[in-house]
Amino acid sequence: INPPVNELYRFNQLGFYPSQEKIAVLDTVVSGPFYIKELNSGKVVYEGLVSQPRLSAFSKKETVVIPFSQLRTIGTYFIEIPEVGKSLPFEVKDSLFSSLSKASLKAFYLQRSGTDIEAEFAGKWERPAGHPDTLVRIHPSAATAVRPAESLISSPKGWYDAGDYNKYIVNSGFTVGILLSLYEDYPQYAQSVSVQIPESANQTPDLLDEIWWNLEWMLSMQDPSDGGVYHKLTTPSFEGMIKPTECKQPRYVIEKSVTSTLDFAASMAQASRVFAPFEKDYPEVSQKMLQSSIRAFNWALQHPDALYNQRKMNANFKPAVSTGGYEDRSATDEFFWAATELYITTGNDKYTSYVKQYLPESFILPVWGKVYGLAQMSLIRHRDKLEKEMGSLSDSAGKQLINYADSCLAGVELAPYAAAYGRSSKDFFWGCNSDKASNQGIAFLYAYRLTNDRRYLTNALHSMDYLLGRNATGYCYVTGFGHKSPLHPHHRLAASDGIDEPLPGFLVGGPNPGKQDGCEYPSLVPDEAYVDILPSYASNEIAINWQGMFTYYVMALDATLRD
Ligand code: 9MR
Repeated sequence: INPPVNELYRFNQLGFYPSQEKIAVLDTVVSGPFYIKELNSGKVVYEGLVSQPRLSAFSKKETVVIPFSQLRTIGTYFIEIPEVGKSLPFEVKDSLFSSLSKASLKAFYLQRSGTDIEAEFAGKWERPAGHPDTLVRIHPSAATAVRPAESLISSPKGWYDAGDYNKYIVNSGFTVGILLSLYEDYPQYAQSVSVQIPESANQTPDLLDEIWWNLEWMLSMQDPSDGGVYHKLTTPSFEGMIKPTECKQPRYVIEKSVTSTLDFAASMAQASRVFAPFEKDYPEVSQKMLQSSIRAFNWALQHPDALYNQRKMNANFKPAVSTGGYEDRSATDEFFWAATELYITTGNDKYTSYVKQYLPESFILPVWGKVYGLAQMSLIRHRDKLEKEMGSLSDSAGKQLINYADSCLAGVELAPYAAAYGRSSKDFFWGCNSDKASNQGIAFLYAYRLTNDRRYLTNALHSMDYLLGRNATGYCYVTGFGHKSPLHPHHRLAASDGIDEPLPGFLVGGPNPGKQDGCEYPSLVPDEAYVDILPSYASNEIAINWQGMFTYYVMALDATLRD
């Protein structure tokens, strides 16, 4: 049997766990029976009835759901509905997410700047180093008496931010924060995962080795004379779709900002406690990161209004800069995150007042520009070591998180793609595959850990099913995985390497009816507004913050559900 591609069937293209819920969705309306057949023999192993039609609130499209959770036997199968035909095959298997988990972390290695990417670790995606960043210019906006305009500093390593080759502290701090949280939430799991990177032979988990690659760069972005942290290291404008070794524009560090300095302070405080047991491979870094964090926090207290505004900066300084802004209108969430992490690491009461001052009233999903959620997750995670007031703040953060998760589940039984994510037109915007789908999935996993209520785990899995194929476009949104996945991401490394397949393991931004890239999209219906073409940076780019969230999400599921 060689089933034809039948795009009407939508399901997680990686397959299903034997003991978890199994749902496919048909992207049209039929009624009556469906059959699950074993691929080789064609034998019916399960039959059931499709659901009543389900209506999407915004696209007005209808779907039916194909539930077959009772099928628990490992194997390869397809779905057949007489009037529709056969689906592509899918697997029921253990360790469903283990290779995707590894690939999602390995993606950070492939994203490293300023180093040879070696065949031993990257196979055909090997490449020579570009962007040494050992001679980076001080932009006039960042000039001081000690570091005058156009003088040089060294600021090597780190990860490229996204499809472009620049390095931005706000986004780096966020990414490091969620990856360190993954380590703190699942330490045993993280210690067991090896992804073959140059540091794999040492005694530190690969996850932390990979994070260190970026932390080391971040440390060089702090001005040693005052503790402030440059907003970004960038070329004046985006490079073309060229290889790192072909890039010729000068690289600058741009003015210090309060948000970059606080994201730095928060992630360094967290890294300081996480790296403390790994002195052997990382001597003295834990203390150094804590000192850097404290100095950064103090700088931010003295410059609370130093919000980065690229337009204003360009009005005052040359050369003009047009790369990613990572601008913000408020730093209260960054203050909250930094104070929380500093309190957890040091126990110093000095930070409690800032935590209280900036306390949010509900759980807020973490994204690069709103980082409350990272602090709320840390408060929940460290409940046992928090005392008095901070302990009760942790308890209320837990309650807020559960309230948030419950609010996402209202009416989920009628979801057209059988997932909490994807039911509202507001679920689709620049980077939504991460900034909504993945971070909401993580919130479900937190609710599950707090309550042990399996509904939350099941819904975390359903939103992952959505990202991996059970959705309105039928894409599995991770490069190199699934039968229909992005082939032309907006990713300079992938576009310039002369290799047909994109670098694997990267989550793309996802459907975005805003289509700020001006590309032609096949549809502007919110959940269909996605186009797999190189220029579509608003729907088809990759980025470290999105990747960090996704890595947390898939690894946490892998940790929870592996045998
Ligand atoms: O992820 C960012 C998204 O939330 C914003 O809406 C968008 C426009 O400002 O920018 C995204 O970040 C981009 C950054 O500015 C530059 N590198 C690529 C990032 C992903 O598209």
